[in-house]
Amino acid sequence: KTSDLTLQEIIIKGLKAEAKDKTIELLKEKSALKIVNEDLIPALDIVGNRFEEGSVFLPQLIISAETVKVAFEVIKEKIKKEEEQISKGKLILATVQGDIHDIGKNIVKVILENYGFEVIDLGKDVDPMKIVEVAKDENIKLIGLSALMTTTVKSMEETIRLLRENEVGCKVFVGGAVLNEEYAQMIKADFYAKDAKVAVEIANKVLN
Ligand code: B1M
Repeated sequence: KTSDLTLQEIIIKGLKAEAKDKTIELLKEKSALKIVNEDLIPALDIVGNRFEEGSVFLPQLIISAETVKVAFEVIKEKIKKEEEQISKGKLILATVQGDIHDIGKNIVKVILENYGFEVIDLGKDVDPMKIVEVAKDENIKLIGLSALMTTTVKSMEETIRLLRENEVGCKVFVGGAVLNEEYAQMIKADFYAKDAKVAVEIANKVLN
């Protein structure tokens, strides 16, 4: 029998085994993307707010993040089972230098792949020059950057500046909880993606 707790409660408590079972159960009644938006993200928002208030500490934040990863592994497996597609184009994804938050980026990656795009995932805390090099070597036309902290939006700006300075002829879209349309324009990104779905729309527009 699966836990009587909701998936959100399970994540907040950091119960990994329960998270796996509950996600399998939820996938029978709603889509992967709905689980991400209605369960995983709200649970992390609650933990994040408690962390900011000081009622939850870093180890608990880490355990909740790990629990989300367990749930997301189940979701990823389910998505993967759906049909293989011909590549609609290739793009780079990276979480910018100084930032280790990669849950959002990883979700965006899986959704883009599910829509048929080939993703070169450079990971988290990525040196901007590494992005420049790979973009040039692979003749990339679109790059997606993620940042979750006010401090690392600066490094996102720097990455975009270096891409332009090195004449990497590609479009850049940015995402992450600290950003908005206005900020994205300020740091000279071409597009702002508020979530994975918008990322797919941008990829369709630029690569097709
Ligand atoms: Co940290 N953390 N964290 N954290 N953490 C935040 C971001 C924070 C807001 C919490 C808070 O205080 N309320 C705060 C930042 C404050 C600020 O600058 N404004 C914070 C802090 C301070 C820190 C540390 C510094 C804590 C410390 O060590 N004292 C440290 C950072 C270290 C570093 O990066 N150098 C830290 C560490 C961690 C953990 C390791 C414990 C863990 C991350 C685990 C991991 O990612 N592997 C963690 C977590 C989990 C969070 C919160 C709770 C949740 C983030 C998350 O994964 N959300 C977060 C608070 C919050 O956001 N509520 C917080 C779920 C995810 C699916 O959403 O990433 O927004 P998100 O992605 C969305 C959209 O934004 C968008 O699509 C996704 C799906 O809809 N999106 C994109 C994101 N990237 C995109 C890219 C795109 C397109 C769309 O295209 C390229």
